[in-house]
Amino acid sequence: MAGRGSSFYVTTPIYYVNDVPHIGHAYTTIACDVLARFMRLDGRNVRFLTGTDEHGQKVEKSAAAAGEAPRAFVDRVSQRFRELVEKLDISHDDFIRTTEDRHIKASQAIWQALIDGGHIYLGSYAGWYSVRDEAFYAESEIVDGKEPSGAPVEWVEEPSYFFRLSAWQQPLLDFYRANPDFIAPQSRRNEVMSFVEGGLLDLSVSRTSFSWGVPVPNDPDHVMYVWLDALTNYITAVGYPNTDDPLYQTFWPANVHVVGKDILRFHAVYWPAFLMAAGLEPPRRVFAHGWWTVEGQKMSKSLRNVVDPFTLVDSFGLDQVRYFLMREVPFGNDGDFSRKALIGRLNNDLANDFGNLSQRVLSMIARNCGGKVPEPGALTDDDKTMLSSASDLLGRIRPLMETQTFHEALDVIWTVIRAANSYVDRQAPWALKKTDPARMGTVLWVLAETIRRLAFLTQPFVPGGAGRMLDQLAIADDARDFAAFDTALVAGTALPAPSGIFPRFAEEDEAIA
Ligand code: ME8
Repeated sequence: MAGRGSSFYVTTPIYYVNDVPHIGHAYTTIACDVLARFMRLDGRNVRFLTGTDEHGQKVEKSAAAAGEAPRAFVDRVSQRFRELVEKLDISHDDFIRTTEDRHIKASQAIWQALIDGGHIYLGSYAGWYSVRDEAFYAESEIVDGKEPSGAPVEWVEEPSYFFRLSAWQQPLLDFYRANPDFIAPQSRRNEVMSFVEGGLLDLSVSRTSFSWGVPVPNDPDHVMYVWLDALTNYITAVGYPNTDDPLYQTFWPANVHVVGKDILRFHAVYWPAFLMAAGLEPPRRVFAHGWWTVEGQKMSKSLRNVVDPFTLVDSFGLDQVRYFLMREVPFGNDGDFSRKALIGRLNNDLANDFGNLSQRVLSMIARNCGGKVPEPGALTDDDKTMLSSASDLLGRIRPLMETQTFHEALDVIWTVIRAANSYVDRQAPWALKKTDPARMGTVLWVLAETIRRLAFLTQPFVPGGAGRMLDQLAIADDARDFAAFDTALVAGTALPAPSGIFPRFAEEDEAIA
């Protein structure tokens, strides 16, 4: 496992600015943020990239439909995605827009590298294209005039440059076999491998029937296929084409591109092929998460059920939304978003389990120990078991975070939270107040120590609440990374007055627009 100081580069997809952000975009970005925060706390040198994908026919059409020039339209919608990352308190290091000069330069440079290597040739494309997916489809994939996931397709016939993808079938298969963790989860890896085993056609990588894209070098009639442009963002942001750039040297290849399963093929097939052809290293891993439906239905404008992440955060709180999304569904599986499930999780896991634990313990300390960290006496077996289950947690969740198994990391943490609540009930410190105040002090110290460790480890998931818990334990802002995980509370330290961390939600209060 990579140690402290080693680099960690994580990316979200760059989102199309054809429409305003929704909960699906928030989901991927939050997952990456949880990972980035964890790795930073764990001492890694993190780079976290997100941004917007602004070229192509889909965006051009949306601008036209809005009656705006593409440039003004993308500026406006991209801004909404920036507002989303602010709203979600995302800890990204860079926000890339594909209309930036740095990116146009990088896209043209990778094109040139592919031309120079003989990987691109001029031909003409005649076939099906889906503007929604910005993807080409073979005749055999078309069912009732639509592509397999139901998007409409149109017939396109135009001069086009092609990337010799067919030549990369064997190198890709060799690469997948040599790097069994490249595609996750495993079931997705099998899908991609059988797709590639089925044979690859050369890929059209330029368009002539519209102009909203990166101009092809030396052939101004063509713009680059939006996916070749878009995928390149991951290296633009670390300085490509200057591969001597310290960012490139430090952070490429990326540790993980987190994407939805809808765009896995682009990331796990086309992208490594483009990179290998250009003489660059492929990323280390692509994780494809699943798809959210809403109250059992596909999210769509026509069904008027698109969940707005801004409203959701206003109604329930940011930690609450982050926790629900990371806990409700195993990362990689599809999931369903429902108000009932959301409120259930928030009330049971955050308010009852975690919030109550800290509230009960910290108020007992405030009332019965003069508001100071109590002095522990000799430890019983029960105390030792409690303490070690909390101190073992970092070692247990580290491999889960390395593999993006977020729901399980939370599950493991919550097992200890529930064990701590049982320990409180079993030890009944309130009853010890009269009979054995020294023992009460020990029990409360064990609990405060356990809460301290729990708050440390929940920081990536619920940064607000975990931060307030650490405030209430008087842990300095600069002593909250995992290097301090084993630094125990010092008896006698004055603690601020405790206050509730995670509120309960009454069913009547719920209001998702
Ligand atoms: O595909 N459930 O952009 P996009 C889960 N620009 N995740 C969802 C979701 C849902 N219902 N809806 C969207 C593009 N997502 C390209 C990417 S990358 C070089 C270029 C998330 O705006 C999920 O991460 O269509 C999905 O892959 C992404 O948004 C698609 O965003």
